[in-house]
Amino acid sequence: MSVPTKNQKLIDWVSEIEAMCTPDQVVWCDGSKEEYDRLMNEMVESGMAIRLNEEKRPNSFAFNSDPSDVARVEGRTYIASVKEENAGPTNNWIDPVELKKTMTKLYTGCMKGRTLYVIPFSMGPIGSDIAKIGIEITDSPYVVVNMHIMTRVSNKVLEVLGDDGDFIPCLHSVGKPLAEGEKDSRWPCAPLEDKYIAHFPEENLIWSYGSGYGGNALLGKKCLALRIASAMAGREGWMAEHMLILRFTNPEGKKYHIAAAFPSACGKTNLAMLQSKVPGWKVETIGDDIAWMKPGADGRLYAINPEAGFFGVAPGTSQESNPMALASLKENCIYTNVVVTEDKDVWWEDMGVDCAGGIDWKNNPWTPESGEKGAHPNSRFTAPAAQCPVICGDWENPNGVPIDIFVFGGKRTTTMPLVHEAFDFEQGVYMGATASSEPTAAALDLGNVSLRFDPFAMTPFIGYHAGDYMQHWFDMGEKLGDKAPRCFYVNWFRKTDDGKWLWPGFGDNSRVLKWMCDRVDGKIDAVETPIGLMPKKEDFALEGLDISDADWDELMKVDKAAFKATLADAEKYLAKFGDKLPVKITEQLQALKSRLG
Ligand code: O2Y
Ligand code: MN
Repeated sequence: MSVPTKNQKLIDWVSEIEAMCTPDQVVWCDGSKEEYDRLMNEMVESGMAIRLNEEKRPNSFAFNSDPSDVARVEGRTYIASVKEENAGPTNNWIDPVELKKTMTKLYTGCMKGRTLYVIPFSMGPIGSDIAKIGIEITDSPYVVVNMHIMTRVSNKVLEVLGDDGDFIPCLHSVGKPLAEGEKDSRWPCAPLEDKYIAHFPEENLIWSYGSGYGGNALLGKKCLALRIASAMAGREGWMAEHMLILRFTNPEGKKYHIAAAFPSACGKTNLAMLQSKVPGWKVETIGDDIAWMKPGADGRLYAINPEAGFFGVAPGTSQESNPMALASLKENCIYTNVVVTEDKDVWWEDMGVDCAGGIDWKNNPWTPESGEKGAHPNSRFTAPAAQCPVICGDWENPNGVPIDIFVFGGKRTTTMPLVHEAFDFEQGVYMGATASSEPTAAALDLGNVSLRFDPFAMTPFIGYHAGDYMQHWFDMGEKLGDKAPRCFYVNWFRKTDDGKWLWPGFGDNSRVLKWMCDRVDGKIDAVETPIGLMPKKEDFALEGLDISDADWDELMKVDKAAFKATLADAEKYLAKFGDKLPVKITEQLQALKSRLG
């Protein structure tokens, strides 16, 4: 096959990896439909993929992973910075020289019996000055087809790269060489102790070995667009965040752009595609997981979604929770670890429809009576973002959209009110830095009763020291000045003492977004409390919702004693950043303490 580039750095890198991994052949991917169809046909033929019912799920396929390879492996994810102190307390650190030695041994001969695919991809619209070019080398055809959907794979990327352009090298292998005549397994991968998801932030380099699943293998997503990009953004003065981006438009046509950071299982994809309950207001989706943001010529912060698809959690996605996500799945999708029904449709728990049975994610016959889940709780759909019925016309605008509002949040059944606004950007940074959720039942069993802090929902994705990352947020605030987005903190998950939800969530969250927009416009004032600015009930769009005054008061209550306990947990958590903890975080913490009295 001829090499479709004259970029010497790229040609040399591919030759070097070919010599190390010794694949049977090298294929340069072009992102075409022909390539996608050919690889899918080959995987159906080999038994790795199941072609779904053409009438119900046109051009869609299902895969089942190895039961040991079902999610990101944080324990095997490394930041290999030259100095340990630059990885910080939220990352696993290994010396890069040692790690390269270990991984080179694993990579040597690892693609024997396989094809090495070279995937040129763009994170962000090709040619946008916020976009970045990556090249993934992989021996997994499953990765190639997923990258087709999740990123922009195309020969145009090589054109933009030119003869001397720069790219982020992303090396991936499933870590399962084939001996002469050996039959491949349905989902090849390596045992946990040989899995490595490695990042070399000073070199903008990613090496992943041993897993074929999601964030471990589709290297454009968490590895490039968050871990490597956050380190680049910190050095270069922009932001790479674990945030959805949406446009909220009022009845007069005024557009507000909102970027929101929530930890997993807090409904990020649902909010990104929300169906507004506020008459005349509508939501359009720009991204559901990652935002890259850069100050524009006018001094405002402009955001792009670097991805081209959704890699969403299937269980719980239903007509009720997220009709727009379901509609995005109408064709051209990939499903991983769901139930494949007898008529070759897909099903998962809490899909809101009945299922007579089929083949479960472990490839066994399954019925609802089996007593086990049919779909893995982390089963996924891969869907082209362009298929979302509420995708925003500007989702591929190379200049991005100007962000008006940042929203942070976590999952608290007590204490944290439905919404409060920061007094200023610096307090907003403190809110993001101390975003927290209640521990899961499993953690409670371990006797760990304190809160789980997840700064900016970025804990597993900050590619450098989290203290420096927090400082970067303050620096961006200073650079943006009075053009910085307004900051809010939300908690959709408050419960009554007898365990009932106080807030309906889902589409009704649009009411909270409207209050934020009215605040940004200066249309309404707010109640000043020790924790921030809070809504008056009469200013909130509650039409059609039966919220009693007592429930409203409970939703908005600021329980000073409970907040002081949260503050003590926060202080303990922040202590682990040592002298890298920004002074401004300490100042905010002290100010909050004194306001709480
Ligand atoms: O388990 C995986 O590999 C996927 S993780 C993921 C996928 C899409 C969006 N967000 C996430 C996440 O872990 O934040
Ligand atoms: Mn995510």
